[in-house]
Amino acid sequence: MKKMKKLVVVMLVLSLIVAMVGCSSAPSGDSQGGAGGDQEKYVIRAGIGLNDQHPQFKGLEVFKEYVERESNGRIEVQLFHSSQLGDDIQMMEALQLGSQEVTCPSSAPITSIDKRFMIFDLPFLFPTEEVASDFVDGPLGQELLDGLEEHGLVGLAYWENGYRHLTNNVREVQTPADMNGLKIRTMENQVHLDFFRALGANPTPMPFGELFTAMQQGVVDGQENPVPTIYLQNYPEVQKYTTLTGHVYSPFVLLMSKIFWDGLPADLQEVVEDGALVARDEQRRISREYTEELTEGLREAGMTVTELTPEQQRAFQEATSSTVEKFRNEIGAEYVEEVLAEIERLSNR
Ligand code: TF8
Repeated sequence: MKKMKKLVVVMLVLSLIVAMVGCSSAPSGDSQGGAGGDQEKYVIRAGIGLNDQHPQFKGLEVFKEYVERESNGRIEVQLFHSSQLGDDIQMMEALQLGSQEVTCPSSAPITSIDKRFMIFDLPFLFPTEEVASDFVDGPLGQELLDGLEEHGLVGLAYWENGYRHLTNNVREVQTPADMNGLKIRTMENQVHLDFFRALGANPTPMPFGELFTAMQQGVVDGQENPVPTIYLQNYPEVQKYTTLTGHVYSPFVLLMSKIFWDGLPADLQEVVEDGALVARDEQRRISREYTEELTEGLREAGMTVTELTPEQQRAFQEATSSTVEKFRNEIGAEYVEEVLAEIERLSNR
């Protein structure tokens, strides 16, 4: 019931935004019913949950510049950050309804649409970022993107969020036992919940936009996100300890509303597709650069940053192997085998 109410409010707000945007940037009028529609102007509203300092936003800036230039101004891209248009799940719903054009959630909330995306939530799956990006850019990654079309979404590309690490405010975490009783915010995702339960923590799913305040007010003890997010969202202000667990690599997925996509002329679809890939490469470069620089930044900002030895990391892996077993069947054992074989192949190249 509460969820319904929330949805209604969100839809009202969205339709208001649509009305406002519609007034301020309506097509210039020269395209009325234009056969071929090649004079028509299009507006892409791209919204994300992170702030404008994050590599994801930098990627969107590259996308905007490319698309506006290559479309000769026929497409205007407007950028919204910090959950201004809603959280990941709300924005995906807006795309499905056609009331927003682009968003870029983590893969984790997409599991509510297609549970095969849960493969990205399996702990300790990808040995390196390179293997991860080769996997997502390869045939299995593409197959997942293609599957979104029947759900009203066009998957344009995978961008990088990076390996996720744990922060908390209670104690330095070095072993699974140190997790005992910690109240950890997770993404809204079954695999993550199970993973943290297996470690003896007390996981609480919550939209990203509510997280900072939740940590500030002590509603949760900690959270897990990649280094750029921990640093750039100012978590050192409210968190004392970072452990570089690297437990999950969950990519970003750049999504476009299928309704909007279907209304774009083919030449502009191509511009959008190319822009998503050009921006992807730059976004990954920035993300990796920031990850390196900002790990030290966390120390400078006063956090205790703990690196795990390979044995310590293995202890986390073993403590959570039940999660892999459980979701292997939930996702589809055969499919998971195929994924594991492909990762193995890419790792040994
Ligand atoms: C999370 C994710 C987020 C992203 C972003 C809001 O912890 O890592 O940072 O999904 O789009 O919720």
